[in-house]
Amino acid sequence: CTDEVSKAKAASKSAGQPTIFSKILDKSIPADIIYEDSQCIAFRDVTPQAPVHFLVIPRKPIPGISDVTQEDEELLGHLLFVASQVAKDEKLEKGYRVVINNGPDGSQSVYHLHVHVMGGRQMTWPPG
Ligand code: DGP
Repeated sequence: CTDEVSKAKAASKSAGQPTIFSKILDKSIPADIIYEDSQCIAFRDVTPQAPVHFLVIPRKPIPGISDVTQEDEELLGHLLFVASQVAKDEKLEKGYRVVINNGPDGSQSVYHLHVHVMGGRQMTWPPG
């Protein structure tokens, strides 16, 4: 919706600053964490867009997918692997959607790279 888009545009101005996800990572604010390892964590999205909606984020504070370098190649693969494993744990056997929003046009609102995994309902295409 338009509100989400304007929020995302405003957020892009804070790119490069610590985000709310740094606080989830250092546990200074609570989150429903469903998986963690040395490189990443997965937790439930606070505004779920589907019956199951979780985020996989690297511990490394990369602002977005457009900011990765070659040294992040393995980490990117790991984030998708973890997304698939947690989706299994969440019993999304009928399928799910994996999304990475990037920058203002992508309606990114938190500038700490995150992989959305949404499932538990029929998704439609094209997305808004
Ligand atoms: P994006 O638009 O791709 O930047 O999505 C950011 C997502 O992060 C959005 O779906 C809502 C979620 N989110 C924002 N703040 C918090 C928070 O404090 N806790 C949790 N669990 N999720 C959050």
